This record gives sequence, structure tokens and C-alpha cells, in this order.
Amino acid sequence: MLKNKQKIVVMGLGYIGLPTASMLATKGHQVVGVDINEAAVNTINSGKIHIVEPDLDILVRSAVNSGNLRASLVPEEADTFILAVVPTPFKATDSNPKAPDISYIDAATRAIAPFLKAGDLIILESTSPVGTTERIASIINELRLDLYDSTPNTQNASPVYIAHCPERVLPGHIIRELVDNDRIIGGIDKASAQKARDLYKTFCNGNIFLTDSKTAEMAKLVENSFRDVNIAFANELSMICDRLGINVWELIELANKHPRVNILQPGPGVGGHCIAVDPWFIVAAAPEEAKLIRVAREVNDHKPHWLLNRVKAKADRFKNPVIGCLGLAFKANIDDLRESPAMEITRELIGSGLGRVMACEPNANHSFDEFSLYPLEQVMREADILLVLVDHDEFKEIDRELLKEKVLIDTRGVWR
Ligand code: SAJ
Repeated sequence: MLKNKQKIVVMGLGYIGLPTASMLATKGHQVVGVDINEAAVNTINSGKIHIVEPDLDILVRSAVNSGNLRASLVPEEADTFILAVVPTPFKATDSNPKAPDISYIDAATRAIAPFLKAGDLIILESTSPVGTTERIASIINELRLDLYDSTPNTQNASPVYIAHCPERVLPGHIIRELVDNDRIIGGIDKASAQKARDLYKTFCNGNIFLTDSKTAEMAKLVENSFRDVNIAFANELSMICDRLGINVWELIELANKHPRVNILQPGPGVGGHCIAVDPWFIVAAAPEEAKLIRVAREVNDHKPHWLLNRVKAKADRFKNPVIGCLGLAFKANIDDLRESPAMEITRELIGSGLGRVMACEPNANHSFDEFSLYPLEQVMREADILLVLVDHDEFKEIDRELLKEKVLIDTRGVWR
């Protein structure tokens, strides 16, 4: 049975760990959030946040003020340990340039191991290659053989309960989705999944589905791959339509009138830390079989390069054109620049010497030292070529009169 109010350690205080830790604290659990970033730990302990996400500041303030949330640089004893460490990146190996790198999860597991008691619960939230949850169990078994001495139920695969509960929240809507989304929980055994479910029930209004850990890991990878494959279809269509002289936005709108067709939107490529990464974990695990998933990744990764050639072709008509790059974030109405194709394209254009590049990101609220940012009004006055890279609301609202006499490359269809 799960204690009503638990002591919980959350490893990692980023986009997933901090909202989860704060949510649990507001439900009455005693939560210690652990991060290696000292500045983030101090910021959180003063009731403030170090990342941008709507309503997160209110949640963190109330969690810290309630006395139920504190941040720390080191873990300590608890009933439950949630691993929400940085999104699993990949690293190049001799045989695979996109091999998953789970060293952060290994490190977090080793960091909590000394504090475990028999019967504690470990939950992996980070998106992970299939087999990672079982790997956590082996690391714990290797480091804490002594736990078996005090294990109440020796039939369990492990002296501690271990489950994977992949996060599914959409940046920009994290607080709402944390509460409302359905969740999948996969345990290394049934008891682990059930124990994790009891904890999630204390803050999650969505349905909770139990399975084994490998299926839960794969479900998360599949969700993001599904989206990636569908975006690749839209991106491929945009390139085909460009060749055939067809307006891709109108085409998709019309095709989507069919009751069983729902094509996504093309863009300059796929950004963020999840969708452009997770499909590679499936490819790494089953390279022979995961053909479509790999090609979709390649199509989406190719899109920024295709676009750069399009801009070059247009710029060639000018002597020294001013190119306005509208948007740098990885998607609309956020300030997150992680793995953003818009950043990649802007950097490349600046380096290409094609002309003078004026970058504009209305959501950037911090100083930016890589290159200068310009106000939208100035870009609209001075640019010869306008390249829309992000569908921020500010760009949709631009007076169409101002677009006349400019060369437009609208990768998001904001002026369709
Ligand atoms: N994009 C398009 N066209 C579209 C939709 C998206 O080009 O029609 C692009 C976006 O501009 C962006 C990228 O794809 O560059 C990813 O954006 P997104 O909104 O699709 O997804 P993320 O990365 O913000 O969050 C995803 C979500 N996964 C799914 O929707 C299946 C979220 O639920 C996950 O929790 C998150 O990944 C994660 O952390 O894994």
C-alpha cells in the first residue's frame, strides 16, 4: 500500500521534473527536487523559475511557500525517486552515428542508489530506449545486493519497485497536460506498476494504463515517431508541390476535407528535444525493420537544407539583399530554441554571406549574444526577402500591404 503522503525525490528540475515536483508538493507530498545546476536550485528555493512555461511560476511559488518543495544539489532518503533527468540525447559510435546515450540515467540511478531502502519505488519519466527500466533494476541489483536482506517479498524481481511512466506533456501546455493527459505505466513487475499508479493517481485526472516496462518505453517512442512520420509526409508534400507549382497549404486543407485524412503542416524542419530524437532510438534498436521511421527522420532533417537552397535561388536575383528571418524558436509562441531548425537556417544564412541577415524573435526575453535581433517593424521596413520560419501570432497579424514588393518565403503558411 502506498502511504497517503510520501517523501519524494525528483532527480532533474527541467521542463518535466520541476512541474512534476511542484505538482506533487501541492498535493501534500514532501518533495525534494535535485539538480546539478546550482543557480537553478537557488532560483527554485526562492520560489522562482529558471525556465519559461506558462503558469509554472505560480505552481512553483505555491509549492515552495507551502513548505513541501525544496531544491537541493544532492539526493537523500525518500519513499519514491522519480528520474526526470535531461532528455536522453544520442551520441555517435563507430557503428551508429545516432546511438542513444543513457549515461545521464545511469548517473542518476547511481546517485540515488546509496539512499534506497527495500520497498522504495523508482519511477523513470525520461523518454528512454527500450530496456532502460530493466537496466536500472540491474544497476540497483549490482550496487545494493544488501537490500535483498531486508526485502519483505523475496519473489519480486528486485528489492525495490521500479516502473517507467513516460512524460507526455506538450511544451507550452505542460501544467494542464500534466493533470489531464492519460498515462501509461510499465513496471518491471505488476506490483511496481500498481505502486506507481497509486502515486500518479494523487495528481493525475487522466486514465492510467498499466503494462510492462518495455511496452511503456516503446509506446512513448512510437507516439513521437508517429508525429515525426506524419510531419515528414507534410514536409515531403511541400517540396513536391514546390516543384509542381501547387500551393501546399490549399492542397492540405482540401485533402483534409476527406473524413479519414488528416495531414499535418509542413515547416522548416522538426525541432525540439523529443520528436527529432526519439525515432532514432527505434532505428537503433531495429535498424533492419525501422525503414519508414528512418526515412521520415531523413526527410525532416533534409528540409532546412532544401529551404536554404530555395533562399539562395531567390537571393541570387539581388545584389546584396537584406534577408529578414522571422522567428527562431522551434515552434509557435514559445521562446524555446532547442534544436530549432529556424536557428539552424538563420545561422547558415549568416555564415553564407548571401546578404545582410536580420533575425527577429518576438518571444526572446533574454539577451542573445550569438547574433543581433531586430524589432519586427525594422525588419519589415528593411528586408527585401522575408523568410517566415515560425508561425508566431505576431507574424500572422502583419498588415498584408507591407508584404507587397517583398520576396516571400513562408515556410509555415502564415500568409497563405
Ligand atoms: N511541427 C510541424 N508540423 C506540424 C506539427 C509540428 O512542423 O504539423 C514541428 C514543430 O514546429 C516543432 C516540432 O514539429 O518544430 C515538434 O513540435 P510538436 O508540437 O509536434 O511537439 P513537441 O516536441 O513540442 O512535444 C512532443 C509531443 N509529442 C506528441 O505530440 C506525440 C509531446 O506530447 C511530448 O511530451 C513531447 O514531444 C516529449 O517531451 O516527448
